[in-house]
Amino acid sequence: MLSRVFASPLEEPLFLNIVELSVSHIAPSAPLETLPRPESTSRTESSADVAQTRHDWTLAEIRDIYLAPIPDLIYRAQQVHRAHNDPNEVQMCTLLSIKTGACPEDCAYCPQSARYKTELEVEKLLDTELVLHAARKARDAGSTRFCMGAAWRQVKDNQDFDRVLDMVRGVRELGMEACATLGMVTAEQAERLAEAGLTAYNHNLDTGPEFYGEIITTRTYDDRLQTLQAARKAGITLCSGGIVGMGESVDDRLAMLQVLASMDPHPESVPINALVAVEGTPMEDRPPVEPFTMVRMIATARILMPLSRVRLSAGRTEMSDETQALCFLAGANSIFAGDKLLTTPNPGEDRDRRLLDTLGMRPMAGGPVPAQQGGSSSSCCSGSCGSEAGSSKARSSKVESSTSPVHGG
Ligand code: SAM
Ligand code: DTB
Ligand code: SF4
Repeated sequence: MLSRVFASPLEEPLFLNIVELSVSHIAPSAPLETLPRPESTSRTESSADVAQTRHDWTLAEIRDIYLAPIPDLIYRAQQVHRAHNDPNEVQMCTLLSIKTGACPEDCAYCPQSARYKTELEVEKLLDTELVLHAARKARDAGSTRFCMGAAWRQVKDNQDFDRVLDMVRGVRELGMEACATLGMVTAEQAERLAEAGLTAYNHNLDTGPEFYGEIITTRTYDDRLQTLQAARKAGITLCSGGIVGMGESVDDRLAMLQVLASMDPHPESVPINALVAVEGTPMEDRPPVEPFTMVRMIATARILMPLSRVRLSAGRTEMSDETQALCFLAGANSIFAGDKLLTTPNPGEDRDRRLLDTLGMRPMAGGPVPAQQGGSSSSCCSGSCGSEAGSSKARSSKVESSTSPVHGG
């Protein structure tokens, strides 16, 4: 990998990670966003008011939340967080790239696109045994969710898909939540994943509808929403979020959160990734994400989606312990564990154990996924049947299929 050239010595990270791919970093010295601040409101609203689950947030309301003074923002996020979640717990998830690289899509951030020259080693679909070995290792190290990622545009009805279904069954047999991110899926494919026991489907919106076309041209925002709808209809919980630091405006970020929060029910998991600027991708020169941008995004996601697991996802390797602690205070309650994300580095077990110990926080125990109730939803039982993804099967869902935010602001 090539080392980066820093504009000033102050931008230089404390430690550069020598890894197989060049990555971005979070520089504490990057300038703060200077946008007009709304009036402080937190002191006048009760916990009950702020902790309500809503699906009709306007962009103006979301902007006021995001731009609030940090003490007000974190206070409000804590009120919401504590009303629904144990603030000292973090869900540990492990990622594995089960099929790497050579993807036909043109996602500008992604080292796995065949269109960009990155130092990535292409790998065909891994053997089921190997995947389940990795899952067992992850479980023994404290992860309760295992997420399998494939660099596919879409799932194809072939033997590879049958093997992924076996992997899902195997992960569930280990007592873990199984998550998959395989690109677009049809309703029938989502049904098959649900039957295999898939807990969650990850499909990110990545950014707001207006900026989306600058990042990806090979599939539309609507395609993404349709995949989410197919997964939801099949009774699979949703994991959907996006990336910060791709050159989007604050409103683009917030429009993405607005679309997510307009879904009824909300996605059960909302990953917030800081761009990992990989050399060879069109995003290689993007400046690092400012730490308080991550804090604001996480706090805003927490406030808009009180029951969801808000996942502090890509970008932690370059974050200080203090920034991560602020993200937890802002309501993040899930992270990816282990020393690798899909293809880029992640802090690793030792550093995370030390961090959680220092903060007096603990990994979340495994157990049923708290599937959220939709507006007109009903579950098969009150949880006594033991079914997790299955229990949401009877729910109707309202994932809007539209390229504009559902509620304007
Ligand atoms: N091919 C599938 C898809 O696009 O849905 C699954 C894999 S894809 C790598 C999963 C998600 O990882 C993307 O939607 C994006 O949000 C995130 N991601 C990929 N590359 C990233 C990067 N360089 N920095 C931050 N997040 C990234
Ligand atoms: C998500 O939102 N982030 C994860 C997971 N979902 C699949 C992926 C991050 C990938 C970062 C770049 C890489 O390692 O290739
Ligand atoms: Fe392919 Fe997914 Fe990467 Fe896009 S994000 S290039 S679809 S692997």
